[in-house]
Amino acid sequence: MQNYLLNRRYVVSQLLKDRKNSLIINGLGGTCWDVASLGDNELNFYVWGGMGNSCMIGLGLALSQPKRKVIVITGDGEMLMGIGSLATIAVKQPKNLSIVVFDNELYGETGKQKTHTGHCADLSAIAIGAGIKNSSIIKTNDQLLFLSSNINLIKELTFSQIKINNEEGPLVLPIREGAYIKTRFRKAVLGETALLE
Ligand SMILES: Cc1ncc(C[n+]2csc(CCOP(=O)(O)OP(=O)(O)O)c2C)c(N)n1
Ligand SMILES: [Mg+2]
Repeated sequence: MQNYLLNRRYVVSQLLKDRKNSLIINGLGGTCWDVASLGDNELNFYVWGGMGNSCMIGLGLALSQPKRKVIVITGDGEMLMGIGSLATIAVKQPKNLSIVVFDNELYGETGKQKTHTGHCADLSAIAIGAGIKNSSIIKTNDQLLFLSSNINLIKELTFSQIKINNEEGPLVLPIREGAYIKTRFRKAVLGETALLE
């Protein structure tokens, strides 16, 4: 059983403490509740149950909004399902995209089954192998604080795998209606004209 220092709710609160107008894409389940636990924000794109697509949503947004910072916060299970997306993201090298994986080595939401990262898969090594040079594993508070104080300033593609323990916070569910989430997000990013398209 893993016993890492960092707790997911502490990690998310540090990462987003100074988010400014960054666009936040979460993975499904745990990272969705983590982002929601900090309060609602129209620049959050809540992915409720889609698995394996958060990084590709982040890529599309980063390419179409090159002046905005895009942060994907997802789980190890979700990342493993969409692992091929790292190769495509590396080809495009969007400078405004940061991917952060909350790695509890578990499919937490569905009963805490052990994922591949609890065996031998090394996500940051896979990211480096895909071509994302700035990839790292974070295990300590100092490493986390270094990332969180820089994340809005970083001007290159980054991949951060944060090892977290399996403590969970209270369940905080965000708004749920997919069409509403999409329309509200588009309006927040593009302004009122988004509604005319
Ligand atoms: C295509 C698909 N397969 C399976 C699921 C069921 N499912 C929901 S959450 C989840 C586990 C997610 O694990 P992880 O991304 O590591 O998040 P954690 O809860 O551990 O933070 C699974 C398998 C799903 N929603 N979609
Ligand atoms: Mg997990």
